[in-house]
Amino acid sequence: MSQSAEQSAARPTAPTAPTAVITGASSGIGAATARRLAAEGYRTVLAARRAERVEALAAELTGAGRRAEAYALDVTDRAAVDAFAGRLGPLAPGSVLVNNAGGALGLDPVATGDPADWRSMYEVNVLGVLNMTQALLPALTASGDGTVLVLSSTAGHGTYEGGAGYAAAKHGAHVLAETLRLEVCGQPVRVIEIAPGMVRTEEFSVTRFRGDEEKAAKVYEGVAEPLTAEDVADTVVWAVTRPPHVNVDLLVVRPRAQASNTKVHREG
Ligand code: 8X3
Repeated sequence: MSQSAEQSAARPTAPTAPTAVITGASSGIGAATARRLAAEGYRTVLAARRAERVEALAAELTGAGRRAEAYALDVTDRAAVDAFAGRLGPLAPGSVLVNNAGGALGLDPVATGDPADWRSMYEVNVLGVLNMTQALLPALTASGDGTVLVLSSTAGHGTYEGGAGYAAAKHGAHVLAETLRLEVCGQPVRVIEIAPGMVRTEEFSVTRFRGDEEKAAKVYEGVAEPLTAEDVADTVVWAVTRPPHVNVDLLVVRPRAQASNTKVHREG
């Protein structure tokens, strides 16, 4: 075998199907997005801290010509993120990074909020997005048609009492997306931000209130139809399946019963 043939045999070739890398894919919006993108024909790469959950989802999404892979990954661990990106290989045009991992901790006023909570929220909601984006941007750009999608929040565009730590972090994610869009202008990469409002998932509010199911449920009390993870996944699929020259800069999505971060219609 000639040297160049050996080299090309060793070099991984880009898969023909576009890849969707989804962080926080173990539950909620991440898992719903993975299911929808798999149905659209993407090779899905599911990343989350809880290996057994993403492995189960990958098994569900593999078959009938579909390919899903699971990775145990903490997006705040830069070395782990770099190792993960190194294993991905080249990406086909149309590939997408869905930065979904994130979350809120506490609903404390500024006067008494725990700086450790603020730090954790900044780590996952901002630095996690930064780590993943820096690690995958070269391959997304090299694909000739890549997308970086940031799932921020309406808390990235306003605030509410008790929400400062989370809102500060989500404002950071919003600024990251907005700045990156300026910086990659002229390159074959889109930067999409989707900012959901009230979404009822199995974990977001329970995590925020550290397992207190009663407090978690109160958030949605009397709200006829909070958004579901599937509603948000639907917006992700719509945004990333627009033609490559169409960049959905920012999509804000709330339930009809929520007119703003602080105005929510509750029945009863
Ligand atoms: C979730 C929206 O209103 O709980 O990102 O901050 S909110």
